[in-house]
Amino acid sequence: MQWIKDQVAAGTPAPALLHSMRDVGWSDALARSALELAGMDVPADLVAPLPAASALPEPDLENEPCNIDAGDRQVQVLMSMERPRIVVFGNLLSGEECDAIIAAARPRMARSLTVATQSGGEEVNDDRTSNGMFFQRGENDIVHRVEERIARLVNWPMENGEGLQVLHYGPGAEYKPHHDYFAPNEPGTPTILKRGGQRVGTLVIYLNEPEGGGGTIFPEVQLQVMPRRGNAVFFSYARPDPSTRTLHGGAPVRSGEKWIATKWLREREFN
Ligand code: PD2
Ligand code: ZN
Repeated sequence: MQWIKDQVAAGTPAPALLHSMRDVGWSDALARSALELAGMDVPADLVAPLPAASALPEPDLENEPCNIDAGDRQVQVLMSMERPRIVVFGNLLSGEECDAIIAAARPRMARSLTVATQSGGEEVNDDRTSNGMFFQRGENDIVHRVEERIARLVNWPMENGEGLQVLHYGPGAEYKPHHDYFAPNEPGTPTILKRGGQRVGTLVIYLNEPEGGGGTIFPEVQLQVMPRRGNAVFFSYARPDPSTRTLHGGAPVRSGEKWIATKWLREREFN
């Protein structure tokens, strides 16, 4: 901020300042706020406006602040943060349900792929050293039951969810910090968005407990959620933009193994 204030005081024009800030990784939205905070008028056409905000999945903490009736199960609210929007849930799945999901997923595990941002297809990525698989939505009884429970929990249509993804991390495996939304300016994004629009929320469910490491980290707010079997961390993002502060990752598993199931929620029906 001091550097920005000095530049503003020295009369550096807004376009040059913005250019330097972009070069070192500032997002347009954050650069605009910082420049305005430093007293500069940032012309409207200089910085692209933020992408439009979407409606969001959200648990009804007004009416159920501590325990949420998710239809067939009472789910505990363990932590709630506003910005970024993060809620940690306890008791979302029983131990038996966690074991059943692992058992159904285990024979189908393969090296995890991430979305190829250039083409919209999928590719192996060194930032994600886990193995994974996707269930089809409603593929079997337990998957269907969990999907209905999630829909009730965060008040979002089951049809807007991607198929449940199961990930397995061995010792040393991690998922480096990333955003779950699709970057608007990548060439592959329009293809991806045809199926259900943007991702607007993520629910990571812990299926077991690693002996050491393996927390879900939110580096911009120095938060780490510990993996406890049956618990889950939910976060939402109204626009595909870093100003949502939803950068997150899976910390390296130090010992033991880690199993999670992730449900990504889209703006619209995902088919
Ligand atoms: O394994 C995790 O904790 C983790 C971290 C970041 C999972 C995901 N992202 C994800 O599935 O998107
Ligand atoms: Zn993620």
